[in-house]
Amino acid sequence: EAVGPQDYTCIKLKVLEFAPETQAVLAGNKEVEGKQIFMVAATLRPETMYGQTNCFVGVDIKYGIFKSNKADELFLMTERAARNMAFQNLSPSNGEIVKVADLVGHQLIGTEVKAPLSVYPSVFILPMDGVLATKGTGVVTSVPSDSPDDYAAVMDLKKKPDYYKIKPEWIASYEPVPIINTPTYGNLAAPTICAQMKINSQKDKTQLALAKDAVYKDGFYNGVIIIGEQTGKPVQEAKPLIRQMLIDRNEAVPYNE
Ligand code: A2H
Repeated sequence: EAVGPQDYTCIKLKVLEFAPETQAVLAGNKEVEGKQIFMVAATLRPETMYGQTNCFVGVDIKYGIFKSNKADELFLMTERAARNMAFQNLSPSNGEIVKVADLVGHQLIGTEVKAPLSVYPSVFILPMDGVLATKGTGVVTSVPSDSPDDYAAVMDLKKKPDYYKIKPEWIASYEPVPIINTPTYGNLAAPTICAQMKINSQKDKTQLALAKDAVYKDGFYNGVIIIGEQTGKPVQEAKPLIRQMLIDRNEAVPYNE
């Protein structure tokens, strides 16, 4: 758990097609007609966005669709995040929160989105057990190459699609993408450390916490970017540059909490 304020980058994943359950909820809703809707995911690792293979929500978490600071763009996230954003110039006016729809996480499973920078043209919204309603936006974009938590959750989904109520094709062919090379864990740090530590599931929480720390530190201090515009640069140098590029392209917004 973070103790101090966190500088997140909120990645805007544009909805291409909502899952049928969400479409049913939104049918006839005039406020969403003709608007672009974004799933907004808070990350500390903007430099890894090339490797997004899916995006996670919590199935029991309550989400809303909110007006943003742009007339034609709506943000899908928790109300808690909308409240924070309203005081960071990300809502119609300072302190103003306008919710246009209510949703529950399970209704979003199978929604297809465009994830900025990802090598995959589109990815799907999938369930993860550990998504906290009390952190970030309640939407967690998934980078299984560099996040042990994401890798473990993706492995569970691939092994047990029926149990998680997903279609296998929403994740089956989305392999982890090499983004960062490090001396200790090579170019697929999360799969490597999960194999070394014999982590088999997102339920292995103690092991995952250790793996997350090890991979995060190694990536940040020793990692080199091996994909995209900043290829060859150390992670510490590339991170702010990739973050700024995403912001300049209107594919991300800075967010603190
Ligand atoms: B990170 P901190 Cl590649 N519930 O993004 C659970 N986890 C959440 C969350 C929520 N509501 N909101 C954000 N997160 C995740 C990328 C990533 C992240 C990589 C590697 C490590 C990593 C892709 N997922 O985080 O408690 C998000 O996952 C390890 C620290 O505020 C976010 O960054 O420190 C991170 O946790 C924020 O965690």
